[in-house]
This record gives sequence, structure tokens and C-alpha cells, in this order.
Amino acid sequence: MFKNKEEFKTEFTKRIIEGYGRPLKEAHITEKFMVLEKLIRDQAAINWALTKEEVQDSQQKQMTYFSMEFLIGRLLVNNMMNLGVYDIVKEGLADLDINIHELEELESDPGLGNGGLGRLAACFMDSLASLSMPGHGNTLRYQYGLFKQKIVDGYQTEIPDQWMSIGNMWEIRKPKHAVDVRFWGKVIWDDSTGRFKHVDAECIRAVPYDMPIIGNETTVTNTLRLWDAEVSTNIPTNKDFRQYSQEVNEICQNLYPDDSTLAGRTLRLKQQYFFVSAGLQALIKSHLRTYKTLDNFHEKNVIQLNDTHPVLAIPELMRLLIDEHDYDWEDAWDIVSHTMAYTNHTILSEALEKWPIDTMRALLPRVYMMIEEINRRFIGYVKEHVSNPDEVFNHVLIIKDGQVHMAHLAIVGSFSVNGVARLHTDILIHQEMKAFAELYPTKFNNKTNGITHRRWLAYANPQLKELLHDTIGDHWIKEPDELEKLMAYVDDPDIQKRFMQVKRDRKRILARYIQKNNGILVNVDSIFDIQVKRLHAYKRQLLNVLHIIYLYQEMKRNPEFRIYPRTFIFGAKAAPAYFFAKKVIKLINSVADVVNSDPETSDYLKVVFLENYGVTLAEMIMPAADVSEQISTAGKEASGTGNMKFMMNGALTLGTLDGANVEIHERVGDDYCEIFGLTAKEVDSLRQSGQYNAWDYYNNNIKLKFVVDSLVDGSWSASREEFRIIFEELMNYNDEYFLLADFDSYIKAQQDVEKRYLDKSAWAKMCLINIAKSGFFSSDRTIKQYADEIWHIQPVKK
Ligand code: 26W
Repeated sequence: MFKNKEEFKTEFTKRIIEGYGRPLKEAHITEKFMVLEKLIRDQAAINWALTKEEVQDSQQKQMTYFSMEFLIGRLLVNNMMNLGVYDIVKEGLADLDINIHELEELESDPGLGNGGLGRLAACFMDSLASLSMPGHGNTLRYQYGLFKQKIVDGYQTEIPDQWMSIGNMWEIRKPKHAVDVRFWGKVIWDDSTGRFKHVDAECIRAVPYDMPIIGNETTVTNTLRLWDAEVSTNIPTNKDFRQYSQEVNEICQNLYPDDSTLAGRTLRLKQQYFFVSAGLQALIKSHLRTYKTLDNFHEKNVIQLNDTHPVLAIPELMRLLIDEHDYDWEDAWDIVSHTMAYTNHTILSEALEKWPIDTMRALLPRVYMMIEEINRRFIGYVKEHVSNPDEVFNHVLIIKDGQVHMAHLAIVGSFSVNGVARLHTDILIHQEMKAFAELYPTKFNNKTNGITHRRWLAYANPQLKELLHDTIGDHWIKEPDELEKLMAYVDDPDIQKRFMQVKRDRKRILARYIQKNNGILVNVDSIFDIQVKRLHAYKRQLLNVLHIIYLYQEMKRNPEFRIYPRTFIFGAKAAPAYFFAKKVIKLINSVADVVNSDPETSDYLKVVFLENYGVTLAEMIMPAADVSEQISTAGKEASGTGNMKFMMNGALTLGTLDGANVEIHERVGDDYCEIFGLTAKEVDSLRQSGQYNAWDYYNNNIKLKFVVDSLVDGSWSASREEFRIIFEELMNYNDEYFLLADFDSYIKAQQDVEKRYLDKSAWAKMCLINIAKSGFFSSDRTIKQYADEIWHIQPVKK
């Protein structure tokens, strides 16, 4: 492969001719793009093969991350950077009159995830490879990723995301590793074998597509396996082929766009079982190829279950061991319960998966029998271990009230149960999963989330990378804790000025994008106050809007009241069926239209809604932020990871003591972040007290009253009914997420933010300290903890 610019240019030119039969200067830009991607993939293929061999030879234990989502984003730049060839390629292409950035723009952003959970999985893959750990991903090859969002008249509309329209050069189809996955049918007792038999099932062929996960400054290259569905050779007899093939195609057609409410549809359950069964069958096959027995399966394999979505892996591995590999229950359970580890990402009740027994039993009759037996034996265990089993059963039974509680199955069948931030794990142990934590005290542990600092700092913000290079060098890319060295520069006026210039340059890039896409001119010297994340009531984008309305009304009412220019920027997709969330998007756009076009206020206040927020847009937004809005109701956001990306790019965290904000506050201290609002305990006791009444706040705070009334007095829409549902949620459904209770403290916090911003040197110091303290929030630290405390895997031995 190429080792320098000249070799690259030769190889690239040769491949254009070989690939398209025409000279470079006549090649279409998409052809140049495809050739470059293939060239980089082939560059990685050598290391990929080498890694497989090294792990095989050293017989090391491997981890496989089972997740329905991997929000990987664009890979070209990331892969060239990690391979250390970016500059060679950039200069080589420039010599050939090709602008590398034009090629980068052609890459589709695979929306193979909804939000936090999916992006965390992608960051984990980058850290595993960069730490030279043998850790792979197992998921579905969705034809359509998360919908593209188009704002029409202020409303969200959804457009299918054909991310593979020009193909996906990173994937390699592996038909030789295809397996069959079986649905429906029934289970009979087979006297001849003395075993249960799953008959009349419908077979679907699972075909894997492998993508290389390239580590930074290491030859270790892991695999992200995406399973696709194809018609099987043994066609079902009781169904006409057209219907059968249609059902086959729909399995991997769409990612479910809900990121917190269960879409209880059978197809979702089919998707979950499909990639889980295929993934396990493939792991068993490769294990048997090396070890000829499954007795040591759990010593050589650990599976991390990314929330409850892949938890069918527990009964499915039981089925495979017992029905296809002649294990008895006890031995099978010993292997399974030492292989599976479970991560919980949310406490929202509506997000906890519960499947109707009938649905599960019809679609997966043999697997359901496994769940029944696991539940039956668990009941025995509870009776043995607690004095008041009947009380406990209500909180822990796997099968209860006609439903299968997937979180309960996950906890019973896993040796490790972790939350994703300290506060969240405490809430799981002392509240949501209290009974389980008392039953299995050693299983519960915390693993505070992280983000890959390579993509979110080094690659997304080269200007800041340059500043770091000139101050603390580059070793922080290998050891993110070394960002702490920046503390030596936080009082240095030159570095402070240089940082503010970096921030201003990044704000100008975003301002240019906003002008081009939204036609709004924003002031780059205004405070860029940004809230980007999925639209959800508990994340309280509405509280942010209520503050904006307050500022606008104050300026309209009182010409003396003027603020330091502020640009409020939002980015958020709402699940298509989430009506309230879609109304909040409409409200943000309606307020923006009024405020931005009001000459009295537009020099002080601008509101921008960036459509189609995702990984690629985030890479442009995070470096440009002054204020990071992390304002969820305390106790509701399990961790958050956007908060870490903003911190790493030098922004002030304005937030509640929720999720990982608690640990950000802990590391930078009161002086360098802005905390407000009720704590999780206060929210809990207010809720428990039953005393909370939104009208009390409304009637005792005239400014708040004006703000809330504006939702239904036509201020933002010709129709007074347009935002009635929002008014109702707040006032007549008693403000479930305590926005009114936190309103005053939020307003004060925002006023304090302005005061802070006026002192440029203190502000720059605050930003530099946040960057210096952000090393802990690298997913390299998170992965090292998972590897040492849960997976017990080591870097690939050379
Ligand atoms: C059943 C539908 C569904 C789909 C996705 C329910 C729940 C989910 C995810 C668990 C939601 C999610 O993305 N949770 C987020 O996970 C992040 C990574 O740990 C955390 O940082 C966020 O706080 C959490 O909301």
C-alpha cells in the first residue's frame, strides 16, 4: 500500500483508470470519492486480517457489543486520520487538483441510530480499536437509517434516509458466514431425541456485512458486523413466496425512530431476535472452529447488551446450547450468565421494554419457553434469598401481568448491570431497581459515559487541536488525561486571546452555514447558546424557549431592558409519533420568525432551528458553542454525552445536577460551570409530596404568567389553538417535568452567564479549564473501566 504522497498519487490514478476506464481528469467526482474510500479500506484490510490472526493465535478473550444502533457518522476523515494518512492524501489529491473537502462532503452520514445510545456505541468502537482491544460490534444493516428532517412552515417532516444510495464502500458482504434465523412455528416434544423440537418455523437467511473499525496509531482493526435479511433456501410451504420475500425485506428496512417510547410492534421484536440470533450463531461457529467445545465459551467471549433491545440474547444462547449443542440447563445457564453483561441507559418508564406474552410466544415459541423456565427458576431463587418473596415478586418477576419485562430478564441473566453516570447508577440501585440491587448487590456498577476525543476534538476542531499542539503537544490524543497540562496556560493572556480567536473562527463557520441554510444572519460576537439533542419533554427544550420568550417580552415591554447579544441555536429530531415534541419544534420556529424579524430586538436576540441534526452537523456545532444547554429535569437524563462534547470544545455548561453534569461540575467546580434548578432528590420529594401545583407558580410570578399566556394569546401564531397542547401540558397536566419550578433559577443562571461573558479573560480561562478537565470524559477512560472491571479483556498481543 502507499507509504507517501507519490505512492498514493500513483495508486489513486491507477485505480481510477482500472475502475472506470478513463483518465483521472475525466473522472466524475463521485468516482474519485468511491476510489478513495476503497483505497483507504484496502489500506486498512491488511491490519484487519493481521488483527484476526493475532487474536486467533493468542486465543484472547473478545468482547462483542450487541446494539440495535451504531451512530457511526461519516468515516472517511476519521479513518484517514486514524491511519495517519490524512495529510498525505490531502496533499496528494491537491497535486491532482482535487479538493479533499469536496470528496468528504459526498459521504453519506449513516443514520444507524437515534441519539445518545447509538452514538455511545460508535464512540466505544473507536476507543476499543484505538486502545488495541479486541472488541467488535453486532447490529442490523438498516436500508433506511433515521429519517431526514425537513422543516416545512416550522413543522418537522420526515424523509426516508437512503444512506446507501451510492453504496457503502466500507462494508464487505460475507455470504460464507450466513446463518438461518427461524420465526413462528411451534414446539413439539420429540421422543426419539428426548428433546423439544421447533417445527414449521419460517426460515430467513441472515447475511453479514463487515465494516472495519480502524484504531488510531495502532494496527488493531476490529469489526462492526451488520446483518441483512435474505430469502432462505428452505422456503416456507404455508406462505406464498411474494408475501414471504416481502416479509424478509421488511426486517432490515427501517430503524425505528423512537428513542424513548416502545413501539410494541412485532417487526421490532423480529429485528431484535434477528441480529441477536445471527450474532450468537456466528460467535458459536467461530469459537468451535478454534476450541472444538463450548465449555469455555464464556472464558473467550463476553457480550455487552446495549440496553434491553438485544436481551433476547440470554434465552437465545440458552436455546442454542441446549437444543443444538446438547447442554443441560445448569451448564448452559452457567455459560450464559457468565457471558452476558447489561447496560441500562434510561429510567423513563415508557422506554422500558415489556413485550406481550402472546406476541413473544407466537413469534418465538422455543425462546419463550426458555424465558418461562428462567422465570420459574428465578422465582425459586427469590424464595431462597428474601424473607418477603411476595412483595419482591411484584418488582422483579420477568413474566408478569401478561408481559415479558425485558429489563428484569437482562438483570437475572447478566453477571454485570451498569448505569451510565454516577447519579443514574445510584438512582437504579436505590430506586428503580432497588429490589434487584438487594438480590444481586455485586452485579450493579457504574460506568460513566465518554466520547471519543479524536472525532469530537482532534478531527472536528483542528483549530483547537493546533492551539493544543502549540501548548501541550499532541500526546493527549493518545492519553486524553494529559489535557490537564493545559491548566498551566489558563491564565496566559496570549493563550486566552488565541483561544477566543479559535472559538470565533469556529462560530464564523457555523454562522456561514446558518446563513446558507436558514437565511439568517447571526452576529458571531453574540453569545452562541446551543441546545442540540433529541426532542423530548424531559430534556426541556421548552424551558429554553420560555426563557427566550421572557427576554423578548422584557425587551418589548421595557426599552431599558437590553441584553448582551445572544443567538439561541436548536437542533432536534422528534420521534414521528411524538405529537408534543413536534409542537415544541413548531413553537421554536414560530418564536424565531417573530423575534428574528422584530427590528426592536433582532440586534440582541436571534433564534435558529437547524434542521436534520445528526453526527455531521454536531461536528460543526460543538466547536462553535459558548453555552452548552444541559437543562433536563434532574434525575431524568441518564448521562448525556453532548454535554461532554461541548466541554471538550471549551463551552460553559449551563445545567441542572443531572446525569454526567454532576461529574462535570465536580471536575471544574462552581466557578467554571453554571448550575441551577432542583436536584434529583428535591424533584423526587416534590413529586412524592403531591404538593406540586403549576398554577401556584403561574399565579405568583407575573413574568412567568405573561410567558405562559403567550402560548395561547396569539403571540406566536395566528391561531390561538396552535400551541394549546403545550399550555395544557404545563397548566392542566401539572407540568410533569417541573419547568415552572425551575423557571426563576434558570432565568437567574442565564443572567449570570451574561455577566460572565462580559469578562473576556475570565471567560477564556473558564473555557480553557473545561478543556483541561475534559480528559476524564474520553471514552478511552470509559472503555478501560469496562475492560478492567466487566470484560476482563486485554490489548491484542502482537
Ligand atoms: C424502546 C425505544 C427506545 C429506544 C432507545 C428506548 C430507549 C432508547 C435509548 C435507551 C434512549 C437513549 O438513547 N438513552 C440515552 O443514552 C445515552 C447513552 O448512555 C445517555 O447519555 C442519555 O442520557 C440517554 O437518554
